[in-house]
Amino acid sequence: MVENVRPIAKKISELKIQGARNIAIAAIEAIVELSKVTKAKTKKEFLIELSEGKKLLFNSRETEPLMRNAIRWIINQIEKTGKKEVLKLSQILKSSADEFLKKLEESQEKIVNIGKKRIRKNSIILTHCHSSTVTKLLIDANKDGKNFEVFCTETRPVFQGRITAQELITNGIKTTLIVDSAARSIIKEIDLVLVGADAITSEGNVINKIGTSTIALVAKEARKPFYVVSELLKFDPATVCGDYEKIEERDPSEIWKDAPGNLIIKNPAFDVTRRDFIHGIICEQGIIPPHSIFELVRRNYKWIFK
Ligand code: RUB
Repeated sequence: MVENVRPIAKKISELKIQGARNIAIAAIEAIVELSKVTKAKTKKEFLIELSEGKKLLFNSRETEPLMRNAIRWIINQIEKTGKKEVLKLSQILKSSADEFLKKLEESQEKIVNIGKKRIRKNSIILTHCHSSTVTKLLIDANKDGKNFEVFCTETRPVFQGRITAQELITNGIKTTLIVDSAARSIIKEIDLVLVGADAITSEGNVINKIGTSTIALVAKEARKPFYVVSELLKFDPATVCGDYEKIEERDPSEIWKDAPGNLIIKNPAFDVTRRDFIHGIICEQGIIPPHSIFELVRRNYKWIFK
């Protein structure tokens, strides 16, 4: 039943579940939940329910191609099967979801193992927002005994940087929190910038939390390496056909709760970092130049373009 998806979609839109990867995983689980309690009697009805659930999830956050790619792939397994019985379809959906989640896990393992090698002894790393992929990389590198410290931005307006800082100190990593606007003055102390991604376009530009492109600019000026840590499946196939990645505009109250009524507040959640500011994308296929993303996605995930 589509009603089962609504609470998850709400949690995603309210940022109770945040970060591209966590959002995709939660959306997959919501679709599996829907299929378990479906009232559909036929394959057609089942697909209609799935499509309504999909719509709710896609509308919960606009700038999330990993979620869209995942849900589309899973629903496509139902569309293309010859099976008709709803119980069987629901089982296929569950096993497809498990398969997708396993591949996502494997991709993350590879990303972490590749990315860790970029951390040199005693280096200082700057990160922005909360990327579960970046924090996993840092925590794993720390477990391997690498000695480094991390600066993280607080990430206004909703302070995801505090989640990053909390996770890192819990794992025994020396961590310093800075305000977003301190990035330029702190960059001289930084050896490496690592950020996550919400979306990657066909041209290799990266969409991530607002403020990422400022950090990229600052890093370029200071000649510090700036890497994006991301699964290839954050690629948005719609950008190949000319569509711009939509940038979610969030509620102004996140910036100022009781702001004067006639004040205009703009609150874009993400910004675009052009590929020429990015040293490399650390993905499951290695560290790649951003402009090669289209070719790699085409080679590894052809189904994305269907
Ligand atoms: C989170 C954010 C993260 C990416 C990547 O923004 O910009 O860097 O989503 O995260 P928000 P991950 O808090 O608005 O969702 O590596 O976990 O996919």
